[in-house]
Amino acid sequence: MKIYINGKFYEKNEAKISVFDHGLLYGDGVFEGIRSYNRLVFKLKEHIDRLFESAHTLMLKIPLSKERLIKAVLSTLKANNLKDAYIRLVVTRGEGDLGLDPRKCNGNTTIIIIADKIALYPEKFYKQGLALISVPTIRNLPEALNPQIKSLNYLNNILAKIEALNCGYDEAIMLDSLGYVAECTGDNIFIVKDKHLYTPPQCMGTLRGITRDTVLEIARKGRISVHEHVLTRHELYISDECFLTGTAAEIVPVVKVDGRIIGSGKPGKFTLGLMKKFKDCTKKEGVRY
Ligand code: PXG
Repeated sequence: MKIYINGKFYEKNEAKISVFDHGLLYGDGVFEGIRSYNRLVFKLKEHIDRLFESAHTLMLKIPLSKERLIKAVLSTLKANNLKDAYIRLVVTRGEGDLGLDPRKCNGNTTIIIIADKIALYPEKFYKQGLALISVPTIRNLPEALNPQIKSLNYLNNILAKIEALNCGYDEAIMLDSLGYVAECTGDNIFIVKDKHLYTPPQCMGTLRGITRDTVLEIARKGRISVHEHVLTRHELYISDECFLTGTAAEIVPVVKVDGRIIGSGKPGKFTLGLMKKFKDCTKKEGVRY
């Protein structure tokens, strides 16, 4: 495996960064998880744009232009000769001292690109559906650490994941401070009710997921009524269908929430249709390498 660090490729066991890197010491950095399908990188521009937006708010200067960063992603994929890959793009504040002052990092940002395979959930969940549990840890308040910033600090999500796993569930539903549904630990959430599609609005402490946007686009094109609307747990329980979206997970059906069976208890027709349309998109769209 070839890993890109600051313009050079390293083998996996040689790919190392400093213990003084503020990405490690403070989670001071940003990242993206991107996928390629049959040598086409899906929504690459959208991922790069979101990376730059996250960095902008953190006042983290990415030393490459968007065009050069895209080239770096494509050359990492070529170097690894992977047809289908998961690309982790990480930009940290770089090496500093043991204080959190970002000025001590001298603008020496570290850029890391790893391309590998990924399966977020076992294959059986795509056929049988996933069971979710809502957990006590609420999603970060936008006024504190905005979930729109895809930063290297994922402890909020990891705590929620631990709570779900402790209860014997594979995925958690995270609520916001008012008790409305925000998202899962690494996925956005949707429900279907009476042929309408609903997902929480991005201002409710959810990441504006690129897969979420793709699903909304597919639904709108198919003349399905879509609503970015606050959702309570009750609305999840009484939904006809429920599913999660994310680059790593793609679209995964949900059949149980907090012990309540959703719809027929099997992946719904609507969800299965969207999964197929999403797959078609990933076959056609993307930047070739
Ligand atoms: N919510 C959160 C909190 C996420 O981290 C999504 C939603 C879905 O967004 P996209 O743009 O991917 O549709 C994410 C996505 C990883 C990894 O380990 C990254 C995510 C999710 C799961 C794993 O690279 N981010």
